[in-house]
This record gives sequence, C-alpha cells and structure tokens, in this order.
Amino acid sequence: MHPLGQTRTTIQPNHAFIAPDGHVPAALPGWKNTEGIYLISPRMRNAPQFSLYIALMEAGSKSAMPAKGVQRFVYVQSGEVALQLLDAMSFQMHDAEPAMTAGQFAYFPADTEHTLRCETAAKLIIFEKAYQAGDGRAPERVSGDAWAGDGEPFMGDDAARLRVLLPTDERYDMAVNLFTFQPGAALPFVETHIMEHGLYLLEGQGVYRLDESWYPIQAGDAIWMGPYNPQWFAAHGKTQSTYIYYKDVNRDPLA
Ligand code: UGY
Ligand code: MN
Repeated sequence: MHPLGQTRTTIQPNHAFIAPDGHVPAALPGWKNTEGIYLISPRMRNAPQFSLYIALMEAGSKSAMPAKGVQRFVYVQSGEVALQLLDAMSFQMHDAEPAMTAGQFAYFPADTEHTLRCETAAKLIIFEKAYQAGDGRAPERVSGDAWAGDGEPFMGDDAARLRVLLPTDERYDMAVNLFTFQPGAALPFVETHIMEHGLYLLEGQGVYRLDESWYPIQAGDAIWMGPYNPQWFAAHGKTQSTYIYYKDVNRDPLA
C-alpha cells in the first residue's frame, strides 16, 4: 500500500528505474495462461532498441513466438518449463527437451520455431531484440546453466565476477551476462558507453548510479540505461548481489 502516492520508479530521458510496486501484469499476446510485465520496451521515451519483460506462466501455459526477425533470450528465475523445437526439415515438433529449471537459460536466434510449456508455474526473464545482420554468418541457439562455473574476475577484481552467457563473436549482436558482486564490491569506475543495458537484479541490494542520480536497488528492481548513460554500482548488505543484464554489441552505429 502506498497511501501517499509514492514509488521508487522513475522514467528519465536516458535511464529508467523500475520497482515492482508499480507493476501491472497483462496477458502476453499469443501466449496461453501467461501474464507479462514489460519492464523495458521501444515504447519508452528515447526508444530502447530491445525489450525486457517478465513472463508469469501458470498451469497449462504455452508461449508464443517473438515478432518476425526478433531474437529471444529466456532465463528461468523460478519453476520449470518444457521446451519444444520445430524440426526445420520435417516441420514436425521435436520431442520436448529436458525441462528447463531455475537458473537455466536459452537463446533463440530470430525465427527459431519454439514453444515453452509449463505445467505448474514459472517466472521467466526475457530479453528480445530485432536481429541486425553482421558479417552474414547467423548466430546459433545456445542454452545452459547461467550459474555454471565461478565467472571471471571483472577487471582483476575477484569480488566482482562476470558470467558471459552468449558467444562473443560477430554473429551475435547482443550479449547477456550475469554479474555477481560480494558485499562492498563495486564497478571500478563510472562507465559511459555507447551500448544500452537492460538489467534485472536477481538477488541482493546496493546503490546504482544512473546519470546524476543514485538509487537504492534491491532484488526485483529493473533498470534501463540508454546509450552514454553514466553508470556505477556498489553492492551492500550481507549477501551477494547478482544482476542479469543485456547489452548490444558487435555492430557499427552507422551501418
Ligand atoms: O558490460 C558492461 O558494460 C557492464 N560492466 N556494465 C554494468 O554493469 N553497468
Ligand atoms: Mn555498462
């Protein structure tokens, strides 16, 4: 309840901070028994070039395809989903693959026919972006455990570790990473870069600097950072903080 009409959410010209108190779920078009919350989309001011949304799948639910030409990255935050893929030769659905459980992810290049089904309940974090061709080579489907391994120390800092979930070569025009900070760890400097970010804090808490503002952030909060948005993070509290985030990569801005 917010009797005085307060929220931590704020939408600024080149960044947005979105707290769960303002979420308004709505049916996801084409999906069955699923509600979605679009945290970031091109409908925001300054038109982000991607979407970040939560899909809340209920018993007997089923996904729909992304728009034509749009690639999709799915992270399972809780629950379990079964994945089915269309065989490109026979146009028959393959048998369901082993279920995707919490912490697993799957990346689908644009126009990869797939269906996610859920028998109980699942919460998915999804990034989508219209694919921009690079050197002509197409990206491949990727899946796995997002938390596998220990990650790499970020710029030499053992207390800030990065797990890079997608291949980094030029077939891919987007990156999705898991970034884990021990309490007290921070980004080593205020980054300012051409790439956009969409970020969802999975665990922990801290302070995020965006442009000239510092925001307390806790699990469940999301951020959009536009191009050249000065950004910095420091983790606080007694437990580690991890965010999953998107970044556009490998493309010439004038192409
Ligand atoms: O990949 C990045 O640019 C990352 N270091 N940015 C961030 O965590 N805000
Ligand atoms: Mn950054």
